[in-house]
Amino acid sequence: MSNQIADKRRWHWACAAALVLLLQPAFSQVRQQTIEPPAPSADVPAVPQSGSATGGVFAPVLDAEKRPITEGDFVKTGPKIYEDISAKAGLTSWHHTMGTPQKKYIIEEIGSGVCLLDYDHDGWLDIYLVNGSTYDAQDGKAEPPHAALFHNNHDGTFTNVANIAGVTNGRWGFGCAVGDYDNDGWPDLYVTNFGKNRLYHNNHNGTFTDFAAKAGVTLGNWSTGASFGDYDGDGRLDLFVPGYVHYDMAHPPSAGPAGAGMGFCEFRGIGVSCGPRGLEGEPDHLFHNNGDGTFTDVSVKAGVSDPNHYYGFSSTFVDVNNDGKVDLLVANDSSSNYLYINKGNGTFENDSFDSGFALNRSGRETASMGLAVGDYKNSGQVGIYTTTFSDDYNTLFQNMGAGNFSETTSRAGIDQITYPFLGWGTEFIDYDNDGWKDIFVANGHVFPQVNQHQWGTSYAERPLLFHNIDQGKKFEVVPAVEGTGLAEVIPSRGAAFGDLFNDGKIDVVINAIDHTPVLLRDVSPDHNHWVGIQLIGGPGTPRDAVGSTVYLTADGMRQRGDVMSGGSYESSNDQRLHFGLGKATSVDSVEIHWASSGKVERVRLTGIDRYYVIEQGKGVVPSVYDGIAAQMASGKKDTHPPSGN
Ligand SMILES: [Ca+2]
Ligand SMILES: [Ca+2]
Ligand SMILES: [Ca+2]
Ligand SMILES: [Ca+2]
Repeated sequence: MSNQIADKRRWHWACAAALVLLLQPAFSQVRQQTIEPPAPSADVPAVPQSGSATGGVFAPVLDAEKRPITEGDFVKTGPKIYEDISAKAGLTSWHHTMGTPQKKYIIEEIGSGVCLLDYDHDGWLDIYLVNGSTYDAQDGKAEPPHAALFHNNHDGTFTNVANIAGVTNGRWGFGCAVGDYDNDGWPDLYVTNFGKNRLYHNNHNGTFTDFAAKAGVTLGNWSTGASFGDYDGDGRLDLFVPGYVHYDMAHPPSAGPAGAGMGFCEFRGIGVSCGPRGLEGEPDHLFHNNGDGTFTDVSVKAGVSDPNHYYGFSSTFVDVNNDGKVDLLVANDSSSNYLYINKGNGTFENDSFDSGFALNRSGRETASMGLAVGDYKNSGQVGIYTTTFSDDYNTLFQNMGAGNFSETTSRAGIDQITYPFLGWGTEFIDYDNDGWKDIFVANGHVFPQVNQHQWGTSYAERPLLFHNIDQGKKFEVVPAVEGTGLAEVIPSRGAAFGDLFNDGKIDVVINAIDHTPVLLRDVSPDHNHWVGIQLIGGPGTPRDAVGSTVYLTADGMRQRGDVMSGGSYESSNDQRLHFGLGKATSVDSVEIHWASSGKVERVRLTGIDRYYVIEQGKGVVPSVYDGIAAQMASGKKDTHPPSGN
């Protein structure tokens, strides 16, 4: 780059910085009102204030003790919703490691995912935690950090069996996704890395075998939040793998003439790691399941190859327009999001902009990290929530029908609070079982440098929980009560959501960067009822029923649940469907729309406050949950499961 161009860029950067500084006092005065960040001037070239898309630069929001609200704003009393039981559960025996604490390069920053799956079919969810790596391990000079597979011991503790199970990975790991790709009834695991990915096939005996090479799904550069889904309706799960940055470990991105532009390596005027803007993106891949253990890359033919090389993070297949076919959502970092409508002929229509999901309400690209999908309005249609960078708000997209979305975050009352936070794993969960899905967000900044400045944000951050208070029209922040999980300050990245203790409460497992994992147990004091459903697909439907939709009616309220793989941030959640019933003591009807086969089935549930297994065409079938429910009912919550199950 010539000096002249460099000077010009610096000048434009200075102008942009001056503009936001001028606007800053105005913003802080009227913090509680909705303020649209200044629109970029048409004649100012796109020199961003950092490599990540944000809404601008905003004045810090501090609590009474002058702490940023990302690590403060605690209250002394209030309901205890979550309890941090990580140590008690045995999870802190494992540690995540990704590069160096200085985070000089983007590959060290974005952390890893977590997957919940019952790999041994004992009826209790187990936890898979992806690990990062170190430069020494990459060079073969040190033992690489290993992933963990924590077996659920049914007594509130977990044992890491990753070695025995053969799922330690040992590569620079990012995401994981759960799906029974060979329809043998046992959940398999796909693990994404920088380098080759893994396809861990479940051998039914507590071990897995990596078939990625044989299956043709290794790829080889930087893969992130994958997901399984049967896009072509042949009853077999296909695999979508987003790509992030095209990265060269031997020549990491640096600021300056030979590397990324200076603006892409700065945040609020200080030098930070470069990217993702200014770096070459990695394309996305869709693999068609051939049914013989191999897959074929159909990305281009299907229309989801990401020719723009946007920075893909998290993805999931779900039917957004209620035509019975799973569509595909991709949260992209610092570029527009993708929404692909399944045309039913093996191809997708790129509906990203038309649908309203590509950009936020101001028509601006966001740094989308995590992706939550759920029917939070009980309208029969799924909404979307995406988490974003600091100096920006997380976005709630209301489904207006037929897959058209409107970004309604401000109307829902939860835009302003999220500006200082940098969000990752997220999901719609009904934490209090009132029948209305709430929103959980795991947070943490990517730049350790933010702790050295008074910017109103912090490297480790507390999670956010938004309570659905007006039928999905409004949400309110659940206060961070001291000594509870919501007041835990964590460098969060991936998060997975599920009922680890079969008590109808949705727990959260967070994979924190360079840290031990955090298990927040839902101990919400409500006395609401609930019911859980595991689906088993029959002929023509994926056996784990991914892509299926259930409509459950109780007490006059109709709720929707979708069986999904992927989502959150580089993670996979409990694939059982969970319904809060409020005060209802019975379920009136359960209507299942089976994925791929398109069959609709109505099933009666005879009880509540327990899990049922419904098999396609057979209704409720005997399962391991019969024994678990009997135990829970007798109050022996920490006993071992009955033998023979
Ligand atoms: Ca298990
Ligand atoms: Ca399997
Ligand atoms: Ca398929
Ligand atoms: Ca709720």
